[in-house]
Amino acid sequence: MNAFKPHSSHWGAFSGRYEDGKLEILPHPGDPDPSPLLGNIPAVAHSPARIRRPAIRRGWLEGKSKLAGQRGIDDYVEVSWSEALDHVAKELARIHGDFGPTAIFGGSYGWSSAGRFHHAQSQVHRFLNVLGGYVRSVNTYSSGAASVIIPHILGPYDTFDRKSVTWDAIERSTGLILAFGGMAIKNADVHGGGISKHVVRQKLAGAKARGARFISISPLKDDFSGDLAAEWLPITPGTDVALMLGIANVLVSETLHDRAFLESYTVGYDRFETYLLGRDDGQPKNAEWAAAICGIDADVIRNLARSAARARTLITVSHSLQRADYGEQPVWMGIVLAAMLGQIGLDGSGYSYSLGALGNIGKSQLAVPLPTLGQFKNPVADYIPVARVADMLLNPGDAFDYNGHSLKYPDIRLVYWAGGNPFHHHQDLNRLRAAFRRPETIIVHETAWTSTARHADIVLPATTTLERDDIGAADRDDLMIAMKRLIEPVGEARDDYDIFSGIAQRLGKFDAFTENRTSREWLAFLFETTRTALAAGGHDAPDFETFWERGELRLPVKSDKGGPAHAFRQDPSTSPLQTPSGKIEIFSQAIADFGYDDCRGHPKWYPARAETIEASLPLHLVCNQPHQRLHSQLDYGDFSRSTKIRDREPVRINPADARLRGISDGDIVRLFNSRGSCLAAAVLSEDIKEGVMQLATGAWFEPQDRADDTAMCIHGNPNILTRDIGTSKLAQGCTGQITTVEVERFTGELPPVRILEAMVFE
Ligand SMILES: Nc1nc2c(c(=O)[nH]1)N[C@H]1C(S)=C(S)[C@@H](COP(=O)(O)OP(=O)(O)OC[C@H]3O[C@@H](n4cnc5c(=O)[nH]c(N)nc54)[C@H](O)[C@@H]3O)O[C@H]1N2
Ligand SMILES: Nc1nc2c(c(=O)[nH]1)N[C@H]1C(S)=C(S)[C@@H](COP(=O)(O)OP(=O)(O)OC[C@H]3O[C@@H](n4cnc5c(=O)[nH]c(N)nc54)[C@H](O)[C@@H]3O)O[C@H]1N2
Ligand SMILES: [Mo]
Repeated sequence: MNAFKPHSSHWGAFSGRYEDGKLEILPHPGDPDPSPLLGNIPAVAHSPARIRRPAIRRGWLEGKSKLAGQRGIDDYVEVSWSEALDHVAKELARIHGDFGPTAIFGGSYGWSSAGRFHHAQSQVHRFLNVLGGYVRSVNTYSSGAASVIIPHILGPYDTFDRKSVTWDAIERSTGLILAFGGMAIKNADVHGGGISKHVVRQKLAGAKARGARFISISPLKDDFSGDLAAEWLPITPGTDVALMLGIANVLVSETLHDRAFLESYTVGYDRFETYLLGRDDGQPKNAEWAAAICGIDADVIRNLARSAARARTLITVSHSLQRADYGEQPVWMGIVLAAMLGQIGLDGSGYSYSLGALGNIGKSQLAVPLPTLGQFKNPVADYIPVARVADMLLNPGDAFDYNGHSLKYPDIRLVYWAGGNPFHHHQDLNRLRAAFRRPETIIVHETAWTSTARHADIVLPATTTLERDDIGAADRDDLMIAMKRLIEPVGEARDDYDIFSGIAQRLGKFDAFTENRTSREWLAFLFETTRTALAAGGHDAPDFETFWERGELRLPVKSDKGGPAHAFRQDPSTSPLQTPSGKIEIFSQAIADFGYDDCRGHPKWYPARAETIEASLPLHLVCNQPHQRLHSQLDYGDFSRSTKIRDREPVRINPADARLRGISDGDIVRLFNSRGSCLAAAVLSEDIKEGVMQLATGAWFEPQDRADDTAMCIHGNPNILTRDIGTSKLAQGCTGQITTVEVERFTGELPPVRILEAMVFE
């Protein structure tokens, strides 16, 4: 009998045993609330969707034209590893020689898998740097707008706003949580790199038992865990800034705002107040004005303001709010509202951006550094904000604005992707297909035949974590896991490290890339960083072999002293913010000086752009994170599949909207707008605001006809419908969270979904 061995994933630590061709998974015994996503893992060992051998797109292999136009249409030819790696090495050398490293895009965005050494992004960046560099991407799809605006307002991203409010403080002290975008428990299932304890439900229940009140502002009722009985204020998507302004206006008109706090800790409030009261444009942003935009009653807005001023209030703003047109504004306005309430820096109150969106935010910081693979320096200066990838491929040489800079899109000839799925994560997939036809060569390492793999020229089969040893650890998680190999590599799959080593060898860079260490030697080498710090701090500091034998290691955390917000509140002169004024910038001169028409010097209400929210299309579509998987990962897993209806992704619709269109529960429906269309299965639910539908991201994109660039996705990927445009000239973040659509019953013959099955080699 095989023993259970420790392992880890972005959605939880676990142990696994492979026996008689079956993988058994047990959640970590120390996890009080393990994630159901663990149910997707066993299929990794046997899914027909796994890539088993290297493959090359026929048109690329035959070299007729560069035949880029056939990308996404052509079939594939399986080849040996040595042939595949020869092609990759030759092509990299050719592009380097002819065009230099600025013609290579290695932005390669994506979550890949847990594990500190075999982390695909670190591997691909290290490899491309060894070759001489690449065009990179900056920021994330998660938080593109917030990560650019917050440094102007509060100082460096993730140093102030997400480190000042802990779950312990919430359990202890918070009176009211005003959660813009909710705080969906399904999102806290996940944390990049791993999560050994899911605590959010338990901590919120503790606060509730003490008498805390939760108000969830969201188009979906279940954006706050149902059993915690949050009060639900259904809001029209994309209108939170209007609601926040309405609340702020009530605070001023009823003198409930904290003028002493604004005076001591902020700059520019007066200029903002001029706008808030409508002294500049004649339009006071009062409760009635807000109600007409956001769909929440003026009386409710007034009561919200009064409750917030009376209670020990915490304002949270979810990632989702800023993944939309002008997404910088709700993040900024949430901070201003919290500043007006004057509770920033008090225990469990003030402001916390994206608390609950990832399971480890709100936990204590680690007191030791984690093992991290060095990536070397990238000598190439060119970069793009990550979600501008299609713009870059389609418009080389064009100028664009970004955070005070005027930049140009580089001319990309080769795209290298490992550990991400742009045909999951990017918007307007028909446009992305066109963009992916532009480069001369696209190389992808994947574990499975995702739609991205099916739009590449050279596809190299990568192992999953189950097939290799690694160190599992993540920020704010106090358990390091010896992730032990549970199964043999599927087919001929190789670790990303081994793939890159093989290419590096062909290019004479083997020593530089590998530093002559085997994978196992790397693990021991990287572990040493943490071990040294543990020893220096007087903590339990086993050597690598002892750690490996034990299977896990408890890491020390820093004590929670209220974080930087508390220190700032104590004394803003000795603990200033790292902003130009040292204070919270309600008005930012730096941003005002950029002169952007879509992000001015203080937060403002901007209605969404007409092409994003089309007036002729009656229904908002919320394209949020799936509860049944992480993004597109393991969509072939049992848990993800169990939620599909007739193999389609479920789309939720309010019964009133369904009735109007003759749609019944379980019907296959077609969603469409000016950009594209997809099939999905209707689920009628009162938990969704009337006028809104919800289709989670992550169903693998499958066009009905590969050769048709306007083809419907028959599986239910919402990114065929979303718009590909930046949040604003400031951040150029992803805006994929909301769009508008019409929906109808699908009465045609239902095409079978094949994307989760084996690749067919013709
Ligand atoms: N419309 C809309 N779109 C969105 C969002 C939204 O809210 N709405 N959310 C956005 C957000 S927040 C994010 S973070 C992105 C997520 O987008 P991604 O991070 O691109 O999504 P994943 O599905 O996690 O893709 C990871 C891929 O890496 C592969 N992989 C896993 N492990 C390994 C490995 O070891 N080696 C290699 N080579 N490959 C591996 C997996 O098979 C998978 O295909 O999506 C964004 N897209
Ligand atoms: N299970 C699971 N958990 C995940 C992920 C996953 O793929 N699966 N992905 C992880 C990642 S990478 C990230 S970045 C985070 C993302 O964290 P978020 O971006 O916050 O997560 P979402 O689920 O996209 O959005 C949260 C909720 O916001 C609501 N919402 C949408 N638009 C609006 C609006 O205009 N106003 C208001 N008030 N509410 C709105 C939606 O109903 C939605 O359910 O989640 C992480 N957690
Ligand atoms: Mo994300």
